[in-house]
Amino acid sequence: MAILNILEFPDPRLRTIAKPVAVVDERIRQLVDDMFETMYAAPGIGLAATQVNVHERVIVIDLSEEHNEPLVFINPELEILTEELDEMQEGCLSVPGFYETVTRPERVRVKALNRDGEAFEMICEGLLAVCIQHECDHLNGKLFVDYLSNLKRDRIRKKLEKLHRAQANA
Ligand code: QAP
Ligand code: CO
Repeated sequence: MAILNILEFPDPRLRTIAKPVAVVDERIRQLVDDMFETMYAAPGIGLAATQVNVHERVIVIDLSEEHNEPLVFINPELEILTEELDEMQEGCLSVPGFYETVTRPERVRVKALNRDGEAFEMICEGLLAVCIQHECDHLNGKLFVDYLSNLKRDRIRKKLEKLHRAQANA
């Protein structure tokens, strides 16, 4: 297992559209294991392969405090089930230190493959609905800051650019 480097906004590689996984094999299972280790170490509750610079459609999520409810979504497809919207404070391991309110559909169905390559589906509500939508956005090159005003997004970009410059010079 390995802890992978997490790309940070405004890294242009976060804008890559991920390709479907053709076969769920040992290579993908290794990626999934490394993504869990990386997410748990952060710590975070969700991570998309895009964030670790692997442009394949793989997501890991674990909302539990004990890190014992791992969820794997390979080639996820979302279907919105309601017109009801929910507001939630979101953050992102690729936008460290910033949290903003985002509005999203409150119920979605996700169809995906598990780590054995078997198809499953799940109806998601609450935090899980927010998280799966946030992570599916990553696979399409989209970030939660894209839902904010240009002013707010630019402020976040400038602060992170400044931080990255300081880190590069340290
Ligand atoms: C996405 O986000 C999410 O800024 C997962 O300094 C977030 O795991 C879905 C994190 C909120 C639904 C609601 C963020 C860790 C983790 C930070 C995360 C940070 C350290 C974010
Ligand atoms: Co994120």
